[in-house]
Amino acid sequence: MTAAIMASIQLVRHEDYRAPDYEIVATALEFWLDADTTEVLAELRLRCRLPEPPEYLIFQGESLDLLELRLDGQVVGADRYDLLDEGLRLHHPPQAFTLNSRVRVHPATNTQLSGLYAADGVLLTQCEAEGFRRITYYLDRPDCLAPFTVTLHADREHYPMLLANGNLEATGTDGQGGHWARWHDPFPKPSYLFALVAGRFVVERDHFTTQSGRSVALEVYVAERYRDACQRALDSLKRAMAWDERVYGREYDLERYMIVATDSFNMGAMENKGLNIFNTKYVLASPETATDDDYLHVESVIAHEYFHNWTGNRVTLRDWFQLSLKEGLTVFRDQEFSADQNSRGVQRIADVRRLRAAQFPEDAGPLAHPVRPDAYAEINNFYTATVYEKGAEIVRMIHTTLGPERFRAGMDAYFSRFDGQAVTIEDFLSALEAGSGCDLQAFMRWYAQAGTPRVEAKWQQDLETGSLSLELSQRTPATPGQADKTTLPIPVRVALLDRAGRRQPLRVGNDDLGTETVLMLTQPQQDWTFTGLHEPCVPSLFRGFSAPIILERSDAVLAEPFLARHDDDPFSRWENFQALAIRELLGYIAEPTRALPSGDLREAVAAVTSQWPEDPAFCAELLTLPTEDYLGEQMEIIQVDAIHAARESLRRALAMVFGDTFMAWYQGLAGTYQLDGLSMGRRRLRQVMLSYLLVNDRLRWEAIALARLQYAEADNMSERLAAYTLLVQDIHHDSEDLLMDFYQTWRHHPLVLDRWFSTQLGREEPATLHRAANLLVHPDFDWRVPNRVRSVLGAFAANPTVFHAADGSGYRFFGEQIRHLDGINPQTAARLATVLSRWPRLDAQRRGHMQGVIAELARKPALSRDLAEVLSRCQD
Ligand code: 0A1
Ligand code: ZN
Repeated sequence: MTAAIMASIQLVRHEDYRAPDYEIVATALEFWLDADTTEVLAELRLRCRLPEPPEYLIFQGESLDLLELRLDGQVVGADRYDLLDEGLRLHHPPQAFTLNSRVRVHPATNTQLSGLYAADGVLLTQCEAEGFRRITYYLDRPDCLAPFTVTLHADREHYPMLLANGNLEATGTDGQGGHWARWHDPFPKPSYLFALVAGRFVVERDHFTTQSGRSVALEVYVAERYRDACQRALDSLKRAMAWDERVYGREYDLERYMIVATDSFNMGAMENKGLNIFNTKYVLASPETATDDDYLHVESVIAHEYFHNWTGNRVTLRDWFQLSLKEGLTVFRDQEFSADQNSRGVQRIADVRRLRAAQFPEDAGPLAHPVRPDAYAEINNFYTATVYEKGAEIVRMIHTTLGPERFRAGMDAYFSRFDGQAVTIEDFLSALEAGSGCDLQAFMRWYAQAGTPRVEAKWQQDLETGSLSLELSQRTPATPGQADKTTLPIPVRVALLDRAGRRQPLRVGNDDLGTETVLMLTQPQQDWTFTGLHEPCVPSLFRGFSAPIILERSDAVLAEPFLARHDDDPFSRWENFQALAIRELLGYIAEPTRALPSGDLREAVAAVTSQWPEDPAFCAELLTLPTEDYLGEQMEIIQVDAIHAARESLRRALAMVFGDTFMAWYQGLAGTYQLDGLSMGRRRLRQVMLSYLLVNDRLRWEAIALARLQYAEADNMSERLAAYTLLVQDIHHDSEDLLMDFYQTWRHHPLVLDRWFSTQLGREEPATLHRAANLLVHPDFDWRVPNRVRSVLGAFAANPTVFHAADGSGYRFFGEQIRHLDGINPQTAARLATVLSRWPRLDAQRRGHMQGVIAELARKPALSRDLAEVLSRCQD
């Protein structure tokens, strides 16, 4: 089966990279925009980069109706070119020439949302990775940079605003209700950064004065009804602009920065030069419709896209294998920005949670791939947690290794060497080396090697001699196609804590290392001896999660309870707290008669609850049990039902022991709605309290009444949705009235309505399958809108017990929907289908069912390249 699917897919290989034969000196585009049929006239000035022109030149093109082709003004005869599946092959191209093509495209029927498409009366584009070829014939590759001039013509009534990259040069009328606008982007860019938007919007404006004193117009374009929900985006943008100047010395370069929001978007947002296009989910925020997490996401995605202006746009990619060069680096930058805006410790915990929830399983299963993959069939399948999140961890490790000053010097060298160029990860490391004066070559291995390393830690202290020896060893398990693994450079941030949790001076040989240092584990096994330690100590290891590894410590049973209470590094303390809970849960699964909670966890929770939560966001993290998925990751074979039962039992047990405190905190943490970090933290902790109270037999009825009251009376979506979700997902509670009320109140607000769809699919009971089927035929369900599709299929696949029903019904239902979606939006279908890679860790019965669904899907006629690649890799 694998062979059959793969035979039909061609792989693009990193080793086959060849520089383009031609450069595009200038690109001029003219569009006559219309939802049914848009005409695109392209004028490309090309120059051969070789001494002799090649025999032919291929311009990529897909789903284009070619109307006319001219070379240096002359119509090109049919014998001079061929139309191929992948584009247009021009024979005997001259050394330098101008190519004019006129094509037609059909935005209204473009349900893939790649290229030029129509959504809610607006015309807009998505060109990353290879969507530009669905707009015109082009050298659609990131190492072909050109300045663009773009003229847009459209009916003024339907499309009063005409936007493209760069600066607005001129506008005019076309007669008979038409108008036009011409934009010029002076910064040479690859085609994936091209964008246009035409439609009716309201614009929320602001401005930013750069460090050199230039004024930049900031504009957020949204549908009229979203007018009041743009402030967060504008504020975040200004803060991101100031941060990039302060931390990296980077200034914005155009006269204006535009953000357009759409409900119909495959991903989160897109960094097109000067004209970002955003999923509404990451732009809009008002207290009535957005949760605190939404506010945080808007801030980080706005910043992420802004930071791309330097890491991605000004310095771009040589080829798609280098994707993490822009994505890993930009995620690192946005994480650091968010850490500076909010609580650094809580931010790090959230980032690591995300890494472990998405990237660790990817790295441990059939879809494992290096941060820089070696081959792909469809590049859209490689916008993965590995490329993004693990890529960010590599940059973070380099930052940790160099320290902030040398890292900054390295980044300065990167920008000054490569501004305006399309480069590789090797170029990045060599610039960092030049700027910092440090050898970083070993980090290339992190980019090339898949799999999550395991680090084993052993230590011993001799109180008499005062020496503590620490032994660390590393190994990375095999991954598909990579049986043999090499040794990686692993920065280990350490401290030694005495019985009272105080950091001790670190002395190795004659070196005084302060009370916290970074050790570099570069060998399979290494030892360090610290001296001058006459009081018993415990090592705190991988503080701040200084490397994306799995730590196995031989002293876990003793160290974790201590560190869960005393570690002064917030990440490390949380990590050890989680470890206690995991140990407790796995122990219970092995022996379900055990009493819960055991002494260690109980004492750790008691230590937290013994005093009023000064840092409520952090307390909320401590008191949130690991997810069922994460628990599954700790097992060779995931015991779906046992995990669910154990986690519920522990929640109940903790609720029973600490119920009174939880109630007091729930009451005491109430406050007026504000958007600062402390208020958000209070709300988060209150929600955790409420979730426990609902499973406390004694307090349950009171808790239900409180939750209902909170739902009814909250003046913000954070508290309303928190109560709503808990009640709707409580399978022992009848919440049909709430479902109805929520629907009636929010049916006209797509982002909130998405929540109505997704929340009910979190109910862990068999009837949820039926519910999901009904939602797919609900009048508000729309297969063409990815957010809505994800709110049903994504939420369904995230339901641990219903998706994984032992009889395979969840997988079969899911497979049928993926099959349907593939015909509409292959990119989203393929992305959702990646959950089918979990089968190797399931029990035999479930594994058989899931494999059956993969095989069935693989037989689908006209399978997209996107889905075919995912399925074939899932089968490996
Ligand atoms: N570059 C964007 C994400 C993005 C990637 C692919 C897309 O279409 C296939 C769209 C957006 C980012 O990192 O924000
Ligand atoms: Zn990005």
